[in-house]
Amino acid sequence: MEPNRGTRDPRAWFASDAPQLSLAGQWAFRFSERIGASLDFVAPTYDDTRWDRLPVPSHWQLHGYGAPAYTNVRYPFPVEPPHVPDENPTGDYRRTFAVPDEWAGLDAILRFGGVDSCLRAWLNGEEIGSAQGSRLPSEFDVGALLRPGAENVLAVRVHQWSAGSYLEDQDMWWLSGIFRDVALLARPTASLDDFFVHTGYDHVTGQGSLRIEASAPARLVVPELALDIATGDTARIDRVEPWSAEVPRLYHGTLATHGERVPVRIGFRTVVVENGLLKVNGSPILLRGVNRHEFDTDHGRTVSGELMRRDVTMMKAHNLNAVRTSHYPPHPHFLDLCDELGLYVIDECDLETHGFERVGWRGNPADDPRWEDALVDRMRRMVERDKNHPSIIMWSLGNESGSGRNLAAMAQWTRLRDPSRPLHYEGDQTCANVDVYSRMYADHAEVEAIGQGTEEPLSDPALDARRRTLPFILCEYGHAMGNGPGGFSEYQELFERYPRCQGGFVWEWIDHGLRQYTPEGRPFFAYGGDFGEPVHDGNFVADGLIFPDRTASPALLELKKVIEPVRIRADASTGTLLIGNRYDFRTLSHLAFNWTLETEGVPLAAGHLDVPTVRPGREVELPFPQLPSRSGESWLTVQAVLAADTDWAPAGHEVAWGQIPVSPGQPLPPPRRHASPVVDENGLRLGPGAFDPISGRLRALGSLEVEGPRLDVWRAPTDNDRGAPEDGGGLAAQWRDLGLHRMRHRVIEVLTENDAVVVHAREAPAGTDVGLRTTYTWTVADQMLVLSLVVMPEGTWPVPLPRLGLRLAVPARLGKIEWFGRGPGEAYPDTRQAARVGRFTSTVEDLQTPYVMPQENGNRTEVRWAALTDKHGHGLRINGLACFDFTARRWTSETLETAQHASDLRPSDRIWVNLDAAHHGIGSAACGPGVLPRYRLDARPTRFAVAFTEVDQ
Ligand code: IPT
Repeated sequence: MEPNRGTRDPRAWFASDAPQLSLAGQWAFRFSERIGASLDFVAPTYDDTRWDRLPVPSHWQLHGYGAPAYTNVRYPFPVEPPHVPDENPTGDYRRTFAVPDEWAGLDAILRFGGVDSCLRAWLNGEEIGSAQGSRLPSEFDVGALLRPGAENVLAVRVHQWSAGSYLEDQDMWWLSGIFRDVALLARPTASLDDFFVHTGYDHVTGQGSLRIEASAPARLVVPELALDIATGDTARIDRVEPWSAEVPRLYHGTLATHGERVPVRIGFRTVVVENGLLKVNGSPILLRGVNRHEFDTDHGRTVSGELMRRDVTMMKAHNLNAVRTSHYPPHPHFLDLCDELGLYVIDECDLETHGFERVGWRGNPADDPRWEDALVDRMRRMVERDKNHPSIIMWSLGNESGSGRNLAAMAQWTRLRDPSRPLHYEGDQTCANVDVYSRMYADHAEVEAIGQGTEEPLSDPALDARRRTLPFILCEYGHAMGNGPGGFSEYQELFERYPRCQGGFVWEWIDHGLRQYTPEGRPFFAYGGDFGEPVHDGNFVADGLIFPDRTASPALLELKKVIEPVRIRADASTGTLLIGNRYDFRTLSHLAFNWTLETEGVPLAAGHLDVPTVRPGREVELPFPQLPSRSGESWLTVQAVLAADTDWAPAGHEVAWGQIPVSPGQPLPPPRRHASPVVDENGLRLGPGAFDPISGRLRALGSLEVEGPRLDVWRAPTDNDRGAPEDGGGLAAQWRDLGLHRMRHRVIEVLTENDAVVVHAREAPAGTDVGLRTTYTWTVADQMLVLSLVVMPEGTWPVPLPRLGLRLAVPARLGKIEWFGRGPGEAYPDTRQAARVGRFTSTVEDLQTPYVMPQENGNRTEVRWAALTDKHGHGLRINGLACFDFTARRWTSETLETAQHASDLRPSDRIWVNLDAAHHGIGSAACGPGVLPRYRLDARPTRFAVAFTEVDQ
């Protein structure tokens, strides 16, 4: 349980002009499956020429040694703390390096940025110490051992498992090795060991305060502020510009001793919890946050600076303003980027003991005094390393570690060391040690109760009374696994309605799918179980807003829209536009407002809006722009875009938008020509439609072969349909149990009437008496073949339907898609905020959303019409008599359901099209609440009509 031996006291991580040497590169590497390999390699004379070579930093499992393994809560080893099995994969590392002559006589520090899970190191044959704490730095004094001008030999032994592993049960891949940089830092005489920048901002006077506490006398110079102060002095600066995530103003200074010069970035800001609210610079803030694990699909938790920047840039571009570093301190460069580009950070300690839950929390290190040093050590190493980042507004003690005295000790140490930041920890609902009330996955009703202050009381009245005075955040919500989550906008409404609810952090940023290749070389993203792990949690590791390749999932686009900092709407009663500012600090002067008028999705006019100053939290009213006359369904789209380039997006980047219907669509004109059914030796025909006379199914439309539409209620269950692992399969299991995935069809009769073909049928699952009575009425109106479907449920339906509509198949060549409706992306009843009304083009391939685990996806909603055509423009057009939901794919829902990875899906010889009257919502039941009642699709009498036309464009 002893966390480390021989390490230096934790301190700030900073840049400097003192010499340093990166030890990244190819190291000699020897892998053993278990403990017991000889320690002979630590001798400088040892010959490692026969060893393999492994890059540092990296994880050895991603270079063919051992294998990645994924578990969420369970420890993949027996729970007998602090012991671990002898099957303990071990990596021995060696490298030689030269140190410049100028280093002679200097102190030097060997710094490991992150080693999973423990290390023991020898320099030039001498043992220098050992350390645990995978995502925390470990530093050793090595000046006396270095041989400037000669060859130096560093030998390191790393074990996959250690006592520290009990503290690192985060929901992620178990990946080992030296995965962050290793560096040698020369420490000239009179250099700085550590310093702490204390800043404040007084929002009443506009004054900033600055004081530097340092390990050695030093001066701080900030030219922009004409400031030159000694350590220990407090400077007060009038009219500074404060730092916030919205305007991340940094002042650049230099901290200098006789021995070195250190660049310091100063952000003036004050964070307090006051009157039950979390405030930055005097204003309550609304956290639009996300949980971020460090992840790269090819390199695991070894993440390049470029990818870190991409993450922060993408977060900013999607209107996020906060990140929780779940569940360990990230590489410090990520925090530099948060300072620079503007994100509020909850910096979380490298601590999770979740697996003890499965043994009734017996032996939980959070409450066993023998582990106190190890836990406090982790907190110290995080706080000391990261204390100078203005972006960090809260410290978090860790995640899912139950409750106990060692958490209290961590909190106590932190309060003394840094009283300037509130503390967070969700795992102990008494909130005894923290300053904010935090929950994960609370449903909307509970959040509302907390917002109203009517939450369930704690059993201890004193603690309960205290908790009622705390601001509330959801440290995790909106589980972004697979398709979904649904319900973002309803959470956002609560955050905006109740001051106590200060927002939350979506779970999570990225799918941790590891890129792999099938034997034929097709790429796919692997999840738990794909590496033969005996104990694993499947695709629960793929629950991010971005895919493993860092492309945005529909959920990220949905979230961007829901949390947009500008609300654009119309007041129908006064005929005005309303522009609301939902920033906490800034006006809208950095934005330009454009409008476009579209009829049937075709642009008709466009212009620019002059928006006066709107203060945060306020709304202004503007007259509508002058619109030209038009006929046909028309929408006015108003966009707020960046007026100038920023560090995270170029000018013109869309921040927010609103759409206002300005003219309704016209109903289809009454048909001029009807047709009567014809029955002859060729079968049954009605206008352009050819039918099978026995089943009544459409076989062709003009020259187009079709497999005619039939009722369909099935969708390939989403992760949210399948529910949480402990839910026994969730709603999807109930659907299958009822047999909705294997409906049986019975044609009752096929009638030819004067101007119609009418098919009466019943569709139902085997083994039950519930069913759906259907009437398909086919008529002709001009060249359109119109299908009107009436569905009448029979019996008592115990579950909602997955979907309700029609499925048909068309020739594979009709792969070009155009539609007028909501788009461009996928949308379901409770995930449709980001979809705007317009005319869109795509291909069947591009309509698919590549969820890591294949499942229902790609639905386009509120479609007025859609056309599927071949490359010559020949094909099928579908007009809805009312709006419909539309999907098209090259495989059936059944094939989609059986696929385990996207690479399993191969095009069939047809395109399968679903035209739905409705879909069941998506919800967040994979972890969290299910579908809200208003998005349930109950079996009820339904009427639905579409018209088919063969087109040649
Ligand atoms: C919660 C964890 O904090 C998080 O790490 C992740 O595992 C998430 O669940 C699900 O993906 S804990 C859960 C028991 C609510």
